[in-house]
Amino acid sequence: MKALLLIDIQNDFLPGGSLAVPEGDQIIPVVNQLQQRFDLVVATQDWHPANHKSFASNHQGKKPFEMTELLGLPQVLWPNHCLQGTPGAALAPALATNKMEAIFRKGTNPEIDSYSGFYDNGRLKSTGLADYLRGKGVTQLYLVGLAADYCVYYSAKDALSEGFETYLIEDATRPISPEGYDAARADLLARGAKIIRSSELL
Ligand code: VGL
Ligand code: ZN
Repeated sequence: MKALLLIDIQNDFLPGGSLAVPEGDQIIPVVNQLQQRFDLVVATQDWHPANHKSFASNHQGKKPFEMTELLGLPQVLWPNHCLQGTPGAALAPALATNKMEAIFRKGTNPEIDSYSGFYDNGRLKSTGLADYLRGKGVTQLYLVGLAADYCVYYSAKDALSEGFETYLIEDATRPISPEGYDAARADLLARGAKIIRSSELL
């Protein structure tokens, strides 16, 4: 059984959003076509409280994209984004939702960031996504969404460590930084992920 996992396709990650991923909007038509080829589609949603410590605005004297530490882990400080209940946190309006069975929210603990759809960055807490997928009989997981070098990358690493046969659909994702994505891509290949194009499925 295969499933398609849509990572953080939210307004704040699209051009015009507060943490815009270049060309992030261009994945949406591809993702919508892909959804039609899957019996199970699941999404994640970055969902931060206003006091989230990944926001530079919550650290005196720090600016977005500077580094700090959270619970002993290196942490990029981000512009405010995906604030719970705001339009920026909403799924992109152009994204089809009719095939989506469930949405897993993450990033709600203000003390730690949560790039992966499976666990926070410190692996303190599971979102329940892996057990949900296993309960549906999923063995092959296809990932798309934003951003390729952060939440998609971390989700793919956890998908591999949870034992899923893991595919990244490369033309249905975009990175914040091209260099960051080059490193993420190489690491995912080394860990056994398969990197494919949507044309192999459509
Ligand atoms: C993301 C940075 C901060 C992502 C989320 O969805 O890739 N990146 N929060
Ligand atoms: Zn975030």
